[in-house]
Amino acid sequence: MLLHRTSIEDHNAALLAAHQRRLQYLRSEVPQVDDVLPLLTDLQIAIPSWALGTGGTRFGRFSGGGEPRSIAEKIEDVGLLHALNQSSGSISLHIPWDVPENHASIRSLAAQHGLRFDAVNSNTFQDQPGQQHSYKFGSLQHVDKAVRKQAIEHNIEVIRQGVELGSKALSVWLSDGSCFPGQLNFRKAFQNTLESLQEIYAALPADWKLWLEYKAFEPNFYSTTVADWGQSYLYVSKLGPKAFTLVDLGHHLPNANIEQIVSLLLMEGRLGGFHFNDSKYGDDDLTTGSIRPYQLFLIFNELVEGMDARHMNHAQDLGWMIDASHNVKDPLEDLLQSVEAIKLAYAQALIVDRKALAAAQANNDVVRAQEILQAAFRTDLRPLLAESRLRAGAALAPLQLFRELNVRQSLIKERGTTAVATGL
Ligand code: AOS
Ligand code: ZN
Ligand code: ZN
Ligand code: ZN
Repeated sequence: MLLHRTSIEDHNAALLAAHQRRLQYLRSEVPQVDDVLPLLTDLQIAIPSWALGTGGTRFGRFSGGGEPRSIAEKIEDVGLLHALNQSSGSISLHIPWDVPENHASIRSLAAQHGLRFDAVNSNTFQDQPGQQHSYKFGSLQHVDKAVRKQAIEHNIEVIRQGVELGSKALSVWLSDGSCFPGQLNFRKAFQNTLESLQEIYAALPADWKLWLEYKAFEPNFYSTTVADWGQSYLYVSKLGPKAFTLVDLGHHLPNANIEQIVSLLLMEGRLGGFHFNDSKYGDDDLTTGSIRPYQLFLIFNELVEGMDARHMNHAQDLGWMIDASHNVKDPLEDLLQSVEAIKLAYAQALIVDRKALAAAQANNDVVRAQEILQAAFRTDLRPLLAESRLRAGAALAPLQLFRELNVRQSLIKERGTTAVATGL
């Protein structure tokens, strides 16, 4: 299904007067609000191919219908999101869940939708049909060199695929670890993993990055070989300047101070990027900003401060990606909500009065510091986001337009209701 320009124009025309009223009020309250607009427009959030279908849990999966059946249809779905919000300008593929066969035609289809290919993801947490060695006891950490070699070769193949598509990063998440005490020699597992990563790193093109994601638990429930940011940091600092830590918001032990982790990784030049989502209990993969929006804002507050301190380009120097799974929501609606939440937190962080905050910190004025942060967090910047969309040619209210146009019903008509297997 293609979204017609006129649909967006008609929708915007109908909402314009109310939008301008709200924006005018915001401008009177927050004078610097217009300075933030170009930065907001520039920030693009990558959509993972595996989040376009219904996820489910190990207890069941309730398919929603109209899900993409091929890479081409996945690109079309992200194209739809991007047409609606002009903020989802790239797609992240997962190999071999996605098998790009004709790279040239996939590239040109993506270009037609104004999309590029974000990081490519490898998969050594599942056995694939016809695979020689099993990953039951790990991949890059495995006690058997032949298994490690197979996993290394897979990662190198993913890099090759990514090069064909124009990706610039390899994203590695390992399920490697152990389920019971005594199962694993931690030191050997670390060293095997490091050696394996070194071989993969050696295959990276000069302008590529390697992102190493950490996760405290699941599917292994006693130890994980890249379990936390310290361990990921240890690996990437041993690998070299093209290796970075990737922070998935759902991968921490309860109540971890993620904003502090982000701040320090950024300070050390080792923050690669994000998998945005939200969680209450574990790796819940819920809609970003649906449970702890204040935490999301605090993370962006550290990001803006830290990136500016290092003179980084906000839009280009880090990987901004969603990693989500949907049990009960329409995946596309959920992704629109997540992108909105991420950009809202970013906008709020951009309007923090940094000078005043620095002064409050220097004076140990704890109350004032809190007031400054919360003043930004509690300012309703939704009209600003809408304005940035309007200027970019997107919809003032993407979710509303998605429903008005019956997008899901059209997709079901086009593709049917058959369930499509997706990942985690
Ligand atoms: C797994 O928990 C990690 O978050 C991965 O980043 C991701 O979910 C996986 O690669 C796709 O299922
Ligand atoms: Zn993730
Ligand atoms: Zn995860
Ligand atoms: Zn997750």
